[in-house]
Amino acid sequence: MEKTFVLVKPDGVQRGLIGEIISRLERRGLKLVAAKFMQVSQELAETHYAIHKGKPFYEGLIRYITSAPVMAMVWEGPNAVAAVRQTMGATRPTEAAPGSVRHDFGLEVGRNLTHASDSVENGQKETALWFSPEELVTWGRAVDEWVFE
Ligand code: DAT
Ligand code: MG
Repeated sequence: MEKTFVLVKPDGVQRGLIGEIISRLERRGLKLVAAKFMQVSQELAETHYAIHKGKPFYEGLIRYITSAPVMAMVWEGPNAVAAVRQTMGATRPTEAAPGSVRHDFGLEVGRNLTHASDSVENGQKETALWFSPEELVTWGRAVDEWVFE
């Protein structure tokens, strides 16, 4: 089953939206397989956002993601990467679809509340960066057969 890496960023944590965001993913039928509440180190932030190094917003992005704790998670399900990106909405909140997290709770790209992997490959890479293999929980959920075909 496909896995994807998700963060509730510092603004989402500070605004008390961890539960709301988890709730939306749960409600959708996705399955939580790992979670930890943590302060992001400078080193982890730089590795996670290495692809954006050199861009004008990079320094601000690193300051933002290290400014307060985050909720890091791995979610599983069919097409989990696309499903979670859809639930979060487009990068810019003013371009995010109504009903998405970034639309419903955000205004600015630099305070867009969440991160979600943008490909299956990056989902695997980011999961391995943020979690050790023992932190991933393999479990059967009673409703799985009513959510997964
Ligand atoms: P996403 O988080 O939707 O995958 P991304 O990978 O292109 O978006 O960028 C990572 C984060 O960097 C994004 O969530 C917010 C920030 N960011 C991206 N483009 C930005 C911009 N033009 N100005 C300010 N922040 C930006
Ligand atoms: Mg991205």
